[in-house]
Amino acid sequence: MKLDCAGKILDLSIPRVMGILNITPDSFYDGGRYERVDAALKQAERMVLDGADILDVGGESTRPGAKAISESEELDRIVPVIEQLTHQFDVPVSIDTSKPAVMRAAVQAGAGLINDVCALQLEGALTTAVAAPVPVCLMHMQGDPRSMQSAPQYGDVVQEVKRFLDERVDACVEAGIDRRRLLLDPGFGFGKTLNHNLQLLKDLSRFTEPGLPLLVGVSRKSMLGGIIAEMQGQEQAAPLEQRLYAGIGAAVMAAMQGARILRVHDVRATKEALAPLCATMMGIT
Ligand code: 9MG
Repeated sequence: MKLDCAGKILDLSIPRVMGILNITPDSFYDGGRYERVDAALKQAERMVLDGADILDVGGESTRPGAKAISESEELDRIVPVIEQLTHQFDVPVSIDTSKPAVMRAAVQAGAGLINDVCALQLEGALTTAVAAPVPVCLMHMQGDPRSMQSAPQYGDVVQEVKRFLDERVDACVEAGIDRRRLLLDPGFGFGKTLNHNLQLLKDLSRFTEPGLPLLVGVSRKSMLGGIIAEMQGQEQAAPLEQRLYAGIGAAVMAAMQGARILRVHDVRATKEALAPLCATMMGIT
């Protein structure tokens, strides 16, 4: 299981850590702090030193209720950062976007993977991905980031998310994308209640059935705040700063069910938590 990310190889024989680099003033965790390119590079350097296997650069926040930004603003934010990152670091760089023009510019600037929370459903995204010689992560979302958390509904969430991803894989293959370029992601927190997220986490291994690499992002998400509150009998969801350990627990759970990329803010902690699993998978004695 090796992904060719624009010439940089990501070996997925063990779970890998994707460091989140948000170049957004309104990002839910580190937003506002890394707006300038040099600040972004410093943050990237820290994540690489901490063991990040890939960096995911995003210019537009996808957190619930986040404000949409224009294409030109997104390009302004991400292109200079991706150019520098791809020159300075050996790890692949991924672009977190749903806009075709941003995908094209990012790949031109050196990005080696497209991470699309809209699973290439925006007009022009599929044809852009066909032409871009990089892997693509297809994520499930019910609704859109502006409205997705207002009463999401499913009959059987696992079955419906699986069916959606199967259909998107079929659409991609039909459009001309090699299956081996695709990754899948059930989209934790994207149009899902706490209960939906827990059902997905419990049955995550089912998403490996298509034989494509599974990417999972739970880091710092509100579902963790809800889980902690539920388990500790508290009324209020645990705040961001208290979600680290639950996030690591969920990441390890995901990896043990076959997830091969964990998208996280806390690279070092996640890397170390995954080390026992990775060591056993590598047969280290
Ligand atoms: C951009 N982004 C935010 N959360 C994410 C998740 O869970 N998966 C992927 N692929 N991207 C995400």
